[in-house]
Amino acid sequence: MAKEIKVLVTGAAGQIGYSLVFPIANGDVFGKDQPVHVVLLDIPQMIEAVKGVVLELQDCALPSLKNITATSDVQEAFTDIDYAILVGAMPRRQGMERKDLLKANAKIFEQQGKALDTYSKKTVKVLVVGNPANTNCLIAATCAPSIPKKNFTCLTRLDHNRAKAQIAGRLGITANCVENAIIWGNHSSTQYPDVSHASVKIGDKPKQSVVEAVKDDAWLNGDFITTVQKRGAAIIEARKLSSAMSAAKAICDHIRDWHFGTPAGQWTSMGIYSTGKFYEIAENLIYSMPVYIDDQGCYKVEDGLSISDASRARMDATANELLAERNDAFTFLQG
Ligand code: NAX
Repeated sequence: MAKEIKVLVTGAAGQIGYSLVFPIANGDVFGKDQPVHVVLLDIPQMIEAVKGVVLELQDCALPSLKNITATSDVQEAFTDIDYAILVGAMPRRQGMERKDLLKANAKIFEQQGKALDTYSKKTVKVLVVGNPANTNCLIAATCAPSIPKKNFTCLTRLDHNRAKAQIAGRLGITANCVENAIIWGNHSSTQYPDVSHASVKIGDKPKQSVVEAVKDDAWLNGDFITTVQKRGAAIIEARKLSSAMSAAKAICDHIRDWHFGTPAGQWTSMGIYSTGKFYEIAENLIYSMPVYIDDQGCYKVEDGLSISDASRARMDATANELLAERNDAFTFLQG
């Protein structure tokens, strides 16, 4: 039997954590024959609730679940892990300014970056979900200098999936018929959902571009973009809770692709460390881009896409927001 994979989920008592641990333990991410050791971290006040999640996981009687650890101890949680899925974060409370949220979470991701650096394998792959995800990810990467920057990513797969679903709904097809959407930039309302390079397969027809199939540029450049950008807020408005089921599904998609690779000819969107070499995006930001992933789990940016003036403006706007977030976050950390 394969050696077990040790996967940390932080914020395990939260609503995403509850939807996420089952598919991981069930082999839906790393394969049915791959034993997993699931490590669940939350703050001390939530540890009883995490213990309840453990009881339920045990009761699922899953063949690929080898071991479970529930802890509020950061050292225990981060030791020797292969994957870190950092979901736990301070939620935005009523009356809280965006800057207060950034400040509270900067401290959490500074501590967790240091823990990754000190206790985790140097090959650990890190996915940051807790918001503001891109900037939290940059903080963790900065605080873990012994781990390659390419091992740090943030979640924009939920936005990517939302973009595919919007196109599929418009064309009356299923989302798996839509390929090569892109989310550029920040996981925030400035993100740029771009389907100008995307294609669709409708029934027996040859593959065609989304632009050709939809035949409505006004919608593609207008309501399509704003619907994806504001989807998180629409879910909170309707559910009075933020997205959890779809977030957990997107986390599984992200990690599965990072582990096994993307399907031939298809890229996905991930927030990755910008080296300054791609699409004129500044260095030292976590910026979502189209990436191919090989079967060894190494990603490569699709760097040959033509960028229109309209796309350029949107890509720069979201980069500028990330630069401002970076500035604020590191000012707090130094203060
Ligand atoms: P919940 O408030 O339900 O759960 C968060 C959990 O994190 C709580 O159990 C809390 O005790 C724990 N926590 C807080 N500080 C911690 C720390 N220092 N160490 C470990 N655990 C800690 O939030 P949930 O709905 O699960 O969302 C979690 C995060 O994901 C939020 O920041 C949310 O904004 C973010 N999201 C990010 C998305 C993305 O696409 N990047 C989409 C979904 C989601 O909105």
